[in-house]
Amino acid sequence: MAAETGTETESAHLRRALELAEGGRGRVSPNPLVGAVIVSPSGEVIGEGFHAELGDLHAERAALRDCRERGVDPTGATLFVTLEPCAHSGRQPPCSEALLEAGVARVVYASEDPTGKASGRGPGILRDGGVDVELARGPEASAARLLNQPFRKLARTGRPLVTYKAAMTLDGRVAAPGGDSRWISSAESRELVHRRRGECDAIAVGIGTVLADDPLLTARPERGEGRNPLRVVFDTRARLPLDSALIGSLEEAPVLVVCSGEAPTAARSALERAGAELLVAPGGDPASRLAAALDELGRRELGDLLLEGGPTLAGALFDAGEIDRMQLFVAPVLLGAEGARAVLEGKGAKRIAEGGRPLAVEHRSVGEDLLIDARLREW
Ligand code: AOF
Ligand code: ZN
Repeated sequence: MAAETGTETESAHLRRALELAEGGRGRVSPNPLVGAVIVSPSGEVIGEGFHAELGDLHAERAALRDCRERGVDPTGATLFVTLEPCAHSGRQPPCSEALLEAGVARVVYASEDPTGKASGRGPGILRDGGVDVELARGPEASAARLLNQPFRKLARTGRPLVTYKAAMTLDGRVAAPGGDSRWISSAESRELVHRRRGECDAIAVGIGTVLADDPLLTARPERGEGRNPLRVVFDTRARLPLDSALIGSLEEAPVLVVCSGEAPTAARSALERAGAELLVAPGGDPASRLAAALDELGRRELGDLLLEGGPTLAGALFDAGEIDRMQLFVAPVLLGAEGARAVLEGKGAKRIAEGGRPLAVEHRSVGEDLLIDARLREW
């Protein structure tokens, strides 16, 4: 008997598919993380797979290959997959075709694919081919959407998902009045950030943070590998110093300087000669320049943008409604000083009742810090 819809067994197969999908984290962008499990008509798991590398097999084909390698025939089986099977030919041929050829009888997928080339076409082709197709509901469906927020926002808006990461004191400050911020959070928290840097597509900072901290913004985890993302500096007047750590480390990772048309030509050319890329964001005001810059990052298929401050840039992005997630490391230290910088310094709300409310907030301990993870938007 094929696994029934919505049963605990079926949820467990989807949870396993979600776990498998994690195997591609940091390696498949701009593609989504996808995992798949194939279950025989008698209820036995006969194949597992995930999308492991950009350009490599999709999860569905990887799971079918696993069946073959185990010497089992997937005819009549059920496929549990975290994303709707594709119908297009891209870096890989369509999965819907492979599933029909393999004789799979039923497909349960946990999330819809919002890209223009998908949007239900794969499930339609499968149904036409006589396959029983279902979109799962419940906690696994929600987890499958959360798994691919950068992919989903990029597909829907053409802009990257923005996660603002900041370390703050118990009294809500990200830097002392003079700008000092080393180190607010614990070594464990900083290790987590280095790993996160290695998984995202781009890291953004404002020029104020660069001038105050001279950060490197590369991924330097103690454990695991560090793939360096693009480093983006929002720098209206092209003030990024030529002797900054960012310019000094161009061999490790590229730097994109987002300036305005008002930035002095000499400063722009000097940065270009040093090896940075300059993006002159069109628009007469900061908000439209921000939007133009995000559109450009989206065109480059950078879906996962990690914003590392400071409060001015984060405030402007918050006002523009472009911060999707906040990850705040709250450290057990108190500054208590007037003029110490707050996490967000934009126009914001003037009354508590008008303040932004996240969709969901989770928290956990990291070393001696508390990590607060707030999702402001869901895609
Ligand atoms: C993946 N992995 O496991 C599934 C995907 O360029 P391609 O041919 O690899 O196609 C990428 C698209 O295929 C992706 O945007 C998504 O719409 C669909 N499904 N993609 O990378 C997978 N199942
Ligand atoms: Zn596919």
